[in-house]
Amino acid sequence: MRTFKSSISLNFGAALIAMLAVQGFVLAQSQEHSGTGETELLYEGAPSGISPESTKDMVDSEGPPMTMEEFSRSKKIFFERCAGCHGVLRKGATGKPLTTDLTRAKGSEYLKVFITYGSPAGMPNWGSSGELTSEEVDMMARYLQHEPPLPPEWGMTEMRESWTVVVPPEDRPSKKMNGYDIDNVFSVTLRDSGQVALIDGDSKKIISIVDTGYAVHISRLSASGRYVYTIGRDALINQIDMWMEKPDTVAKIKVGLEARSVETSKYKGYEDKFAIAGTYWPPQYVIMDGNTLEPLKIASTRGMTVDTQEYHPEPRVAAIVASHEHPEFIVNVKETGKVLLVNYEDIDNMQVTTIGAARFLHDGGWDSTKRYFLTAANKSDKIAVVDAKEQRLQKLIDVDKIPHPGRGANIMDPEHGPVWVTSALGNEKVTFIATDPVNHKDKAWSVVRVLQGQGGGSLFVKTHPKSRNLWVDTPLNPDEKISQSVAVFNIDDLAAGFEVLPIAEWAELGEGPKRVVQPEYNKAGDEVWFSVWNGKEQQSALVIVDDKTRKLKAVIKDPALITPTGKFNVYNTVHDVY
Ligand code: DHE
Repeated sequence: MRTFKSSISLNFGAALIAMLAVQGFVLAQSQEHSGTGETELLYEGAPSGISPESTKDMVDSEGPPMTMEEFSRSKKIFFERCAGCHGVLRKGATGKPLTTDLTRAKGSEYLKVFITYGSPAGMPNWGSSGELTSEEVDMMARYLQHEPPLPPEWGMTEMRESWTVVVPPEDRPSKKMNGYDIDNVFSVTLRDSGQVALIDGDSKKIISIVDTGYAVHISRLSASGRYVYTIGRDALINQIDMWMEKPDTVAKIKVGLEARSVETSKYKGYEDKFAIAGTYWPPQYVIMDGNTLEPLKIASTRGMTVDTQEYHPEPRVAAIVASHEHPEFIVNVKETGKVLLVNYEDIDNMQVTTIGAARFLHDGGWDSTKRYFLTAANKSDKIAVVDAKEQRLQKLIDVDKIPHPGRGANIMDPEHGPVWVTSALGNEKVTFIATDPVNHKDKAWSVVRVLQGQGGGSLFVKTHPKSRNLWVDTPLNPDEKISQSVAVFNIDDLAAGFEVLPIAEWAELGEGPKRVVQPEYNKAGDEVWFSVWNGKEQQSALVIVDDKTRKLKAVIKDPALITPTGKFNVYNTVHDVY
């Protein structure tokens, strides 16, 4: 994994800041936050799933001279390193907009300085860190003054062409053909091998390794727990049948060029009926037959932003959850800051309720009653609360820098009653939001407690209704001691602070970044599983901790476990237990 030197070189810093200020760039963050940029880059800077070759090139007469060969090299660099933060169409997200009206006004010399030295707001120092040569910096500065190449659209024709039913429903088993307790199986993302490992939670043995999309992102389950759906960053969905003797893919479809989210219908009467996937590119979502992945209805998310009400051509679909209150999917649209309630009762006359929240919506989860969906608007530093029953925005709550809840954690706070918890990428705070408008009306939807965790760079928190522990990971913290361990709080004595468990050390892996990421419980709620996420060529592991004693219970090591990250226990994922 790359590491970046401080965002701005010290001897050059003052002069550059003056120059940028003169030229009108707003340096949004002070030097004290420069570490945040590195953390965000680690997180958001993954290569785009879109192949640069698939895009249309447009070297136009307005931009500075460049050859087609230079354009094509620049495009590759942009898709691999810049698109995650600036967007494919460069309209800006975590990174600033880089549309030609802005870049041409700044000019090549200015852009070269910016690309070389970065900025305290988080832009990496691509040139001075040696990541890009000065010739590449010069080329990128010119490239940014040409219109962005347009990746192709992906409509019904492309989806249907990519759709394969490997085992038709009539040829699938009519009953479970294996002896596993499917409820306690974990689907584990093997990020860099483009696979998932299905692991039996009882024996801790690998059941099968299934090939999936590129850098597969998450797994979600059908309401019955029979089917696992995975989505790759390349927008390939695999539907895996857990009833087969050796669970394997029964259907596949590519729903776009780049994606992160997949979910299934869970409302009473619609169990296992529909699946939905959201894509980063093209900006859209598609509803599919839950049994075969046949694409049924595609809807675009292009439209106006919630605040300035300007058109955005690339509003990416982030988290999707299935409502328990109505036959609806709840779809987070990142760049427009809107939450869509997509009703799947009659998809030919599809009703969509649009809720204005805040930019840029990312991930989130349910409160303990599964009526309220709490979701991070990470660049606004807010948590949006959606009332799924009344189908409206309940509240926008201010929190500290870059909340990142995953699906969050629901606990009974000894003082404040039911709360939902998030940690953050940008600071060490663990924030508790009261979620009970009935018995704790005065506190509901406000921040009632903030704990100090180990540090920033946290991605996920986790607990279980049967546990008295709250786990907080910190995989993106720049300090190895922090990224390789986990903090655990006692819910009954939150003021006592946290205990640190050296998870990576317990795995005994040798060299590598060994980031400890995403706690996940087993079905019984008495074990917590952690991924020790090492480099692709290094050994990784899963570490299992006894929840009550907080002692090491097991380590799963296998050459096939390449870069494990997310883990999804079947029962907990079906029932939204967290
Ligand atoms: Fe994720 C969830 C997007 C980087 C591990 N990630 C999500 C979701 C989104 C998202 C939209 C919510 C899906 C849902 O609930 O429907 N993630 C992104 C990105 O855009 C980003 C920042 C950059 C990228 O290029 O992908 C990104 N994510 C990462 C990682 O680097 C992580 C740590 C390792 C990996 O596997 O890539 C990572 N993301 C996860 C995990 C979840 C997730 C484990 C599900 C958590 C859960 O408990 O539900």
